[in-house]
Amino acid sequence: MLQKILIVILSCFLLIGMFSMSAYADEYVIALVVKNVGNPFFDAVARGGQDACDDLGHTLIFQGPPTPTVEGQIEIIENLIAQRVDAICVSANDYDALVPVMQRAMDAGILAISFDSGIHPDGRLLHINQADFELIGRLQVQAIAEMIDFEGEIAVLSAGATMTNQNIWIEWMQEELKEPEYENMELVTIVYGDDLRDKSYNEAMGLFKSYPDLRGIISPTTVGIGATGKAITDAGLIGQVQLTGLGLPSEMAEWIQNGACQAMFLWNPVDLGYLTTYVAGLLLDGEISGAVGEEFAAGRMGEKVVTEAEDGGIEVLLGPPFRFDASNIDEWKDVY
Ligand code: RAM
Repeated sequence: MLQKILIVILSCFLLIGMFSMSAYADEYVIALVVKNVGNPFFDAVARGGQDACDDLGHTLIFQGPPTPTVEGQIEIIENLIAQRVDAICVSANDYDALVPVMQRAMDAGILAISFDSGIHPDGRLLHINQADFELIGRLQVQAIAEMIDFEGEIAVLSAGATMTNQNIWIEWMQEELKEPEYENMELVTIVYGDDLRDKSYNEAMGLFKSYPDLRGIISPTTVGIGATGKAITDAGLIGQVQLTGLGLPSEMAEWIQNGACQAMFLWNPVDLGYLTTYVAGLLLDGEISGAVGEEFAAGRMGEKVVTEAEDGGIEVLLGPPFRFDASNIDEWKDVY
């Protein structure tokens, strides 16, 4: 009798073992490579990536160089190729310079995706776009114009000079500024804080010195806008220099509450990480092929569709951006 019970128990263990082995065989390793680590925006992206991996049963690797350099990203991607991960999803520090290494990844059978800050279609299968580029660019000009009554000098404080997403948004800002309602406004300069807190803060302080009549700053980077909010506050310029751009509610709550920034915009970075990782998982599982027009269910993000991207490649769009101001910042500051 005891022998029979033992055999039954042993067979159960064997069966469980077989099932968990087969589950493991289906498990893919998806790497998110970000512009740099230490940026809370990308920490939020990683949270979403982990959620998607939990939903699909895959494994997430989250990496980025200590500072936002293309060399640092190339080194990381080379190591990921050597480790034979299944997918590499990169938010690029340069549109062109990552193409060769991402092509090497594809040659090694690795799925290549860009998200947030894209790379040239030659180096990717598809791009996950956070929000309509044109809308994001135009919205920020419209917001600063209202804050300064459509009159005076404005400046842009960007991230890195080669970063794809910021450069496209700035191009759309310049387009918007050509409209007649902005004829009394002048974009005096574009400076780069390289998505480093201290450098961005110093660039903002430099703007106050170089342009004493400056009335507004647009900062299309969560690092830059946070640093500029602090700089405006420290320099005693609240009300004199207005601020808008793309900010993380958790980092901007203080500067919205003290009046340094009346309003700013962003999409949900947790959702961006989730969608990117989920799409990678679906492509690896063979659930989608990535053909233009293909519609699919993206887990908790609902229905999504593969479309043509502005640069001739293909993309999946997350959705519209949100506006944050004193009326809603408290609701969002603990979310991301
Ligand atoms: C910074 C990064 C990121 C960008 C946001 C708005 O965190 O530059 O790429 O999407 O700002």
